[in-house]
Amino acid sequence: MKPTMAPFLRKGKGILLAYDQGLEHGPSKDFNEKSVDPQYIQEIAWKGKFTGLIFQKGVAEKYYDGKTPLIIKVNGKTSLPRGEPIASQICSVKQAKALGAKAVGYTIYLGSVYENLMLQEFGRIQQEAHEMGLAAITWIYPRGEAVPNDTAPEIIAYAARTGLEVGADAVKIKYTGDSETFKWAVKSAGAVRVFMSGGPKAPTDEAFLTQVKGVMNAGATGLAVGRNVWQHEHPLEMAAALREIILNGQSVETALGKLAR
Ligand code: FBP
Repeated sequence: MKPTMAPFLRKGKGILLAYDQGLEHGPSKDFNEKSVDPQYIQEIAWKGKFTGLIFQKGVAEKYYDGKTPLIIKVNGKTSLPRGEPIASQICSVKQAKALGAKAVGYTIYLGSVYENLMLQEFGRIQQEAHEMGLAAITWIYPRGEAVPNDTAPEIIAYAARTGLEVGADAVKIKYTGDSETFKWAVKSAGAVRVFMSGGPKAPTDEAFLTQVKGVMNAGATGLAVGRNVWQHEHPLEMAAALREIILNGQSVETALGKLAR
């Protein structure tokens, strides 16, 4: 049977907790005394009823408790090199499966001079994942000299469509900034499930939840979020607010009611 995103969905929607920033950004940029501990994040995933948890393999090997469905990022890079971005494979699909993953994640920097290598590598990984019964999710981030604006609506729609063309089961993309233009991106992705990538911590809860509502109104499946949850003073309240919008279809106002103000 063809692998699907079903293990990561509730009522057809999903809220994934991302925690690969230790590699991507480094601990001093994103973490504090609490969030530097993978166990803290894993508890947020479980108590906050996230439908999926994203780890790199090293964190999964040492911490994964099997409670929240797992996605292993199989490529990655640090923020140290300059120049055009490329993230290479650092975990095999076989190892991801052995660690308990139900899906693999892979970042493609669309527009980078190295995009051909990443497209090729994802092609191979997608095939292996499907042969082993795992879903293949791609983070598609347009980036590099050729991309002056990485959230321009036509660029985001291109990223979403690329997810369909390369055989992803789900695509993780940035928000265009408004629901109308994001709708076109969701439409361009066809049968591929679209998750919005959370981004840096928003200035207010209302600003972030308004984005999330816009994404869901555009027909997306949900959200893959890290910093806006585990950098929050009350991550479980933020998780409850997200569930209101994403799983229960409630308003921003109702969701805000879940947060201490
Ligand atoms: P956030 O919600 O914290 O933005 O996490 C989503 C994510 O895609 C992570 O999986 C990844 O580490 C990070 O964003 C990449 O960020 P950048 O845009 O700086 O490459």
